[in-house]
Amino acid sequence: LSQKGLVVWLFGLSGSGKTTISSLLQEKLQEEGFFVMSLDGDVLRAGINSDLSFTEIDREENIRRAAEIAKIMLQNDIVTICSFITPLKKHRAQAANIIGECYLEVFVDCPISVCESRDVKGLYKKAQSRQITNFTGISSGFEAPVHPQLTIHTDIESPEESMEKVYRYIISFIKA
Ligand code: GGZ
Repeated sequence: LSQKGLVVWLFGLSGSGKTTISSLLQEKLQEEGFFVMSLDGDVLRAGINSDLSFTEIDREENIRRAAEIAKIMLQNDIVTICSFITPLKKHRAQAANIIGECYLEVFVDCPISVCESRDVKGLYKKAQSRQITNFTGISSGFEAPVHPQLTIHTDIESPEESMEKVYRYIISFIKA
């Protein structure tokens, strides 16, 4: 299988399902013979980016580092799935600029009310009671894209359906 590198950038609110879709997609791509690497906001922030907070400027730096890592992976012909909130247009533009033409962007769309009701980690509750500051969607902004390349709707699609949509999009990109 001859394959070139590719960066799939999943963005959306905390609790929108980025990590879930990323795991399913990684599994699927690996079954199909791709070399896949996954970069997740949570994981990077626990290690390489542990010096960064959630201010706008630190999010920018978080995304810059992630995009630079993804770019190196790209140069090594690896498919990299990035899962970061990437809240602002300028954050997405930054990632796109660093990575270049092999950058695919996927909006993981889910109403904040659904993310809040899932509240897997109890972060929304803490954000509401101001125990966490700068929380995306509560006390920090999220700019929904106007013309997203691809949108998945995790509130109405099953994780498998959403993953399949992204997978088909990747394949159509590779074949084009
Ligand atoms: C947003 C926060 C915050 C604040 C902690 N705002 O759902 P999670 O828990 O597992 O994923 C979120 C993760 C977001 O990190 P990113 O690197 O993806 O963000 S960004 O792209 O904006 O740099 C959430 C957790 O960190 N978390 N505090 N204040 N999310």
